Amino acid sequence: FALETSLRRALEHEEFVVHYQAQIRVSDGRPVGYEALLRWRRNERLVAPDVFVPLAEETGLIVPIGEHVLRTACREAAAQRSAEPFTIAVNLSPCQFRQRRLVERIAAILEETGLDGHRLELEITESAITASADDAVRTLSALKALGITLSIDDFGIGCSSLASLKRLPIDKLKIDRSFVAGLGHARDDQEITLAIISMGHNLGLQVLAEGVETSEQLMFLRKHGCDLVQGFLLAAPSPVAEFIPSA
Ligand code: G
Ligand code: G
Ligand code: MN
Ligand code: NA
Repeated sequence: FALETSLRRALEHEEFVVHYQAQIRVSDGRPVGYEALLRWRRNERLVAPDVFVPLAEETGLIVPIGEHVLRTACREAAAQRSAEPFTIAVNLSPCQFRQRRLVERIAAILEETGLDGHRLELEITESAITASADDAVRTLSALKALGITLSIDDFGIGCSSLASLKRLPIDKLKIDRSFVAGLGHARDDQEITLAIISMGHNLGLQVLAEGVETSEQLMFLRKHGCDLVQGFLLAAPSPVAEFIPSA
């Protein structure tokens, strides 16, 4: 399969690069974290992950690719010299999440890069945790013990039960951007967003809205107490050199 071969070669030739998108605190407009987003630099062009991540998942190649993203993100965040340390959020695919010895591998990467676990955040999707809730609780608890922040990505479009949410030691919900898109005009998206913010806060979780593209969406989120926002309105994903204050 041609794409699979290209993916293997891309890994060997270090064609995978990591871009970063700011996560902004609504109360003061400051960036408090950055999400690491994988890109494939292929013949001078950047290929978006939705083109190749599904195949990388199927073939298991997402495990070494994901580890590359994690190591790069931790290394680049550890090199930061600014006064206010930011967190770095890395996406974990379901396949990585179920990997045996995941916790040991992550601990080793923190050790190797010198990044404090409190500065790392892992984003998992609902589909990663529905398979076996007991295993998920064990894995997540071990990650928390390393100081890592845990968030549920694309929240609201998966099929996690609210009961499993209660049992999992997570810190943050990321409202899926399909709901954010309707803020300001679509009644149902607004009601779902309000419900997620309110439920998240009642469970003691932080709530981040992703895919914020308009000031109307931002105003709605600010008015209703959403903690953090991420999206093209605030900042597009960019290569590391463009955002890390180095002095
Ligand atoms: O960056 P972009 O919007 O093109 O990302 C598209 C999808 O790819 C998103 O669902 C995002 O979560 C996913 N993605 C981006 N980077 C990574 C990564 O490093 N690992 C995994 N598993 N998924 C990623
Ligand atoms: O699923 P995940 O949240 O990890 O996906 C993040 C993806 O969303 C990234 O690929 C990023 O490029 C993309 N993205 C970031 N901001 C926006 C935005 O404001 N609008 C849209 N449509 N996509 C965005
Ligand atoms: Mn994400
Ligand atoms: Na998302």
